[in-house]
Amino acid sequence: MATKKTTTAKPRAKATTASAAKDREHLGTGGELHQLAGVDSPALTTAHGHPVEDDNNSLRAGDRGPTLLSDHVLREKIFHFDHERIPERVVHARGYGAHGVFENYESLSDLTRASVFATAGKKTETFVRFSTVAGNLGSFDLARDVRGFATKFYTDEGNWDLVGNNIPVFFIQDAVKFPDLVHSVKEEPDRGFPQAQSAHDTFWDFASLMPESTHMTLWQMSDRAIPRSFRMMQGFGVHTFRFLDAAGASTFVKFHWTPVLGMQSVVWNEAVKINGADPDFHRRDLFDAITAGDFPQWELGVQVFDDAFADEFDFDVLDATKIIPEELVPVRPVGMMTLNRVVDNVFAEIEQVAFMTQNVPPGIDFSNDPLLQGRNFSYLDTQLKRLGSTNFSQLPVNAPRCPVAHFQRDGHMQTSTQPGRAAYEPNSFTGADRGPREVGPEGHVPFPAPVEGVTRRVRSESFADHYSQARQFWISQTDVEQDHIVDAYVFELGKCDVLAIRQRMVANLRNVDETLATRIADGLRMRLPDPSPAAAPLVETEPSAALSILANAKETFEGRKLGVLVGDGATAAAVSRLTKGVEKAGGTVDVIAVAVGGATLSDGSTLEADHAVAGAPSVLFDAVAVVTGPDGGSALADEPAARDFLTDAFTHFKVIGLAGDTDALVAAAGLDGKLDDACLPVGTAAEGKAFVARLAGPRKWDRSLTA
Ligand code: HDE
Repeated sequence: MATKKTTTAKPRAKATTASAAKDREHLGTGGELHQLAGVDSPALTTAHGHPVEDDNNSLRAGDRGPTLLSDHVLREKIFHFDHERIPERVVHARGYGAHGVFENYESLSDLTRASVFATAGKKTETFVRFSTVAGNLGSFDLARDVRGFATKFYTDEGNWDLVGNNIPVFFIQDAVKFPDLVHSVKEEPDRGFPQAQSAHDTFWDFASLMPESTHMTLWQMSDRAIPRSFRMMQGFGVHTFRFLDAAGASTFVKFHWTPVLGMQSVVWNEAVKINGADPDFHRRDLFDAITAGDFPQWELGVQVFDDAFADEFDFDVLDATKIIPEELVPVRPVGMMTLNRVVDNVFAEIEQVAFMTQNVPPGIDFSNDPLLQGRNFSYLDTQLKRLGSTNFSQLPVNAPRCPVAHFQRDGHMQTSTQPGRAAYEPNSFTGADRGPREVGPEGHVPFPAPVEGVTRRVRSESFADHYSQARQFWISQTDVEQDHIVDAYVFELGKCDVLAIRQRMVANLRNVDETLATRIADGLRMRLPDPSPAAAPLVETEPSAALSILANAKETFEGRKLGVLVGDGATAAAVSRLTKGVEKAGGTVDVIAVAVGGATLSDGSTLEADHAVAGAPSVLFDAVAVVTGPDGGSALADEPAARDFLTDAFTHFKVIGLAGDTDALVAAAGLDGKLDDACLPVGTAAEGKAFVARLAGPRKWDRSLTA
């Protein structure tokens, strides 16, 4: 069979090509198992540098005799292997990261003396780690979950760790409840499941007993919790922080990251299937984009406000279950972060990166948010536990890029050789000057906030309203998004075995919105319970457009992916036109065929595929096209994975392109007579162009899915 490649260029995705090239760099040419004298690759050595005679056979007495304990090469290798794992993070275990740079737009010296914001155009290196919260290290990327968005800025006055999430509020108000929250969402201790999901009794038991979590559960049940890509989600510092200027004057500040590619999420049924088809969907997406040179960007914005605003605001700015609506305090863009380098080693960088909220440079300080205050002593403990030594700040990914000067000495895994006779301060041996060294106001001076009141365990009354902002979130969503929220609550509560938990949660939600609660109760076929008593009366809020993903959707296909299922007899021109059009629009194209070897085109040539359709369901793509020839259509119709490819794309409201004889496949996919105006022909040049233009638009949200 002819397996010649077409000359009309195989429309490979850029990302695939770039990551494959990176792979090749490391592969070398050797395939020989044994170390051979004279080959180019360096001889293997032990960790102590001794050349190893033979890395494939252990030392044994006699060819078929016992292995000898004196084989220190074997012992060292296995010893290292046995110790290769460190404790995974207790939360945010599964994550992925990359290096980047932050560029500041203009001097913010009127607000803060932080050097990262000092001058226009100032560049600061960054490292970002995105994560899910509840799942273990080996869980899947598309769990319904909050995403961590942690950024380390290597500023020239020390590291600034902005350890945020993709949702601007949190479940709890006080750090003392954090272990309870996390224990409730993690796998249940008597059975070890379910992992990486909140859809079980213990989570909803806790949430329903802690009304302060209601607002966050609305965000969590929204499509925010199933993002299409790390590159397409927002990030938030969540807490109120302080900016301090050179004179020490304070302004409150909240931090926002906005993705340049726009926000986008997948639908739940799609998320479930992505987890099976590609559990690494988000990490692969980030890796592929960066290695292809499509560097993702986020704009950093700040909401700044003073004490007067804080005093007048309907909610407490120290309460992390509340936002400050952008209509009240607009987000001021201050700079752009670009992620431009993947890691060289996942363990060394992504696993060993140690974020700590207490890492703030001069000019940035904390508010009294009780959640933030609690975090500030938690993160140091966790790093010692995970990384095993107080010297974790010396690991390359954690080490400040600015000079460090202190007299902390020794400890496990001390990697720097600290010279000098004195390891104390003041001393007369280091530096030109003797005696204590103080930088004074140039150093990190905490805001001198007055403290008053008596010591007691208390939650401020100003934190009591748990429902008004939840309601604001709900009324700010489009109809489609409201449907998704209802479906998500119905799904999650439906996974709770204990009826009382479902009832209690719906009783709480009646305080948010009657329609929301009624729709959920209907979905669960449950009698509507009485509303639970609310701790504070509802405050009236206005819808905020900023809270909706769809209301802010960006008209673009940039960073998105088209999957083209190619059947035998397709014309090369139809496929390559789509590829060129999509690439011009900033997207990528993957070619899919029944077998990975490819499809035979109308001119007899073979178009090699990126994937066999059984391994590339349409959930992996933002939109799909089927391009086939006169005979290819029925062959595709006979292939179950090809049928699912089309059915799922349709059910997930995706834009679909069709060229050639696709009738048999459409019928086999159960879509006879159902195709709508988002199912477009792509056979001719004009059709291909119109299709590519349509890709920039939204999914076909009003598609009818009834039988
Ligand atoms: Fe965290 N959190 N957290 N957290 N958190 C951790 O630190 C903790 C909270 C967040 O990619 C841990 O290094 C407490 C809010 C992110 O490495 C741990 C409290 C927000 C990451 C920890 C909170 C976050 C973490 C686990 C309540 C959003 C991942 C491993 C007081 C603003 C960082 C680690 C990474 C990680 C404690 C609440 C975000 C155990 C005690 C609120 C993005 O120290």
